[in-house]
Amino acid sequence: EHKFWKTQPVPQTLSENLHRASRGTVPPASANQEPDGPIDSVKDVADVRKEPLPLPKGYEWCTPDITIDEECKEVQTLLSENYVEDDDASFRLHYSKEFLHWALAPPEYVADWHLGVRQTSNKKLVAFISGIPLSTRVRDHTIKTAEINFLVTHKKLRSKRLAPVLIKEVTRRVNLKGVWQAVYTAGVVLPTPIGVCRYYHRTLNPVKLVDIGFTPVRRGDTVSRMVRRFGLPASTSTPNFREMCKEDIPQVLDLMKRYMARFELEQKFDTEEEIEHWFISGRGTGEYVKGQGRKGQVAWAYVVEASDPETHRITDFMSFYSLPSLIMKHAKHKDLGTAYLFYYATDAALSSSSSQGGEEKAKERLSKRLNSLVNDCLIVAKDAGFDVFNALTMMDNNLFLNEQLFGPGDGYLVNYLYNWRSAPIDGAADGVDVL
Ligand code: YNC
Ligand code: MG
Repeated sequence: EHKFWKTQPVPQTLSENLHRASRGTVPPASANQEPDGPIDSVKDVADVRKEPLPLPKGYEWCTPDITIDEECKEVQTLLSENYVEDDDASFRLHYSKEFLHWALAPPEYVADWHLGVRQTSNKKLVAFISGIPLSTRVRDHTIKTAEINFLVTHKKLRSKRLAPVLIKEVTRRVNLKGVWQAVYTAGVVLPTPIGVCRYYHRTLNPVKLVDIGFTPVRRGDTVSRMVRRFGLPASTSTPNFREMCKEDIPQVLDLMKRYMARFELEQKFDTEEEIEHWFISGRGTGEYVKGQGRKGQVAWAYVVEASDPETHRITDFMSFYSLPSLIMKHAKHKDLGTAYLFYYATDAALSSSSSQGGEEKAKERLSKRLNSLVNDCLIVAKDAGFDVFNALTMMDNNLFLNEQLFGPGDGYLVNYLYNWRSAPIDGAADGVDVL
């Protein structure tokens, strides 16, 4: 079993630890005695193989340049025809070129961590995998990592052990830059998860979701009742909630650092350039159009600016991105407009709890704040034409998922670290028991 993964520097035993962690009991002494750290012996860039790994005859490596429209389009087409589908092949993730450009070319990205495989005969792109650099904090260790994503092989090339070759080649290229750890997520369980989240969905457009079979009408319910239940006000309600602008970048970075420090695992934002990239550069161009957002918009970012005019203090930050799915089995609808909750931060989580009447009170305050902010995001997303809003069981999301009428979906997102041994992550499997 796991012919490939058993050769890799990942924990090999299944998630006993995680189970225990999620039930709040202390793992036995035998479970994970070694301190957090690399699994592989520490290496030197000079020891890394210089030549690309061999490919089967008839295939060759390429390095698609995501900043060149035509090459980005080739990757986009490969993904839109072959990438992740739900279990019964009704929906397939449908990334736009703008999204790929945004996701793959952040500050300091490494062009040759985007690698593809072409068929030598006709140069057709048939496989792809990507890495981007970022730093990851696991408790008190901050490590340089690559985030690996967009692993795909053409449907005609499945089960030929091409995926391990792509993974080994991207590993080699990441190692050549002196990076020895990676983070990645998948819908499948592999050796060995550090956590798992469940997808929750908040209906924005019940008529369409029912029509395409995304959402069932439960017994005793009707579409018109659903329309009423999922209805939203026309405008946002949190005072001073507005779209983020460039001037907010330093404060958003600061707020994010403080908020994210509360969690055991974090993908860290270190610079203003990163904040600008992830929350401003993806907003598209031109005027906002109702039902659409801006041309090419992939990311939406909002802040709350405290009303004291002196400081312009930013107290809250919310963001989400657009990742539609292709609807494969419907005559009329082709595109499912899907918003995904992205990063957020609020100082409601940061004020000292003891001074204000204990932990319960603090939690109540945070919950109230997040419900208000998320509700405003739903309103913005609805206005921009999205059909459904997704969020995961992570961070502080359990404080608002039920109240904001998110319902559990069929999908899970399993999280992994490459070449990093770690004690169980607190809260990493809250409310999920699939492993
Ligand atoms: C997967 N998603 O277990 P064993 S997520 C990792 N991630 O190995 P073959 C996967 N490994 O079990 P196929 C994987 N899916 O024998 C399968 N595997 O040890 C493992 N789907 O290879 C699998 N995209 O080529 C097995 O399988 C081996 O033809 C079998 O190809 C797989 O992007 C795939 O879901 C996923 O396009 C390419 O099914 C194909 O089935 C496909 O015979 C649709 O492979 C799209 C899809 C995956 C999305 C993602 C994250 C990928 C992370 C990869 C791991 C990175 C490690 C860190 C590297 C950097 C290190 C540094 C420093
Ligand atoms: Mg294959």
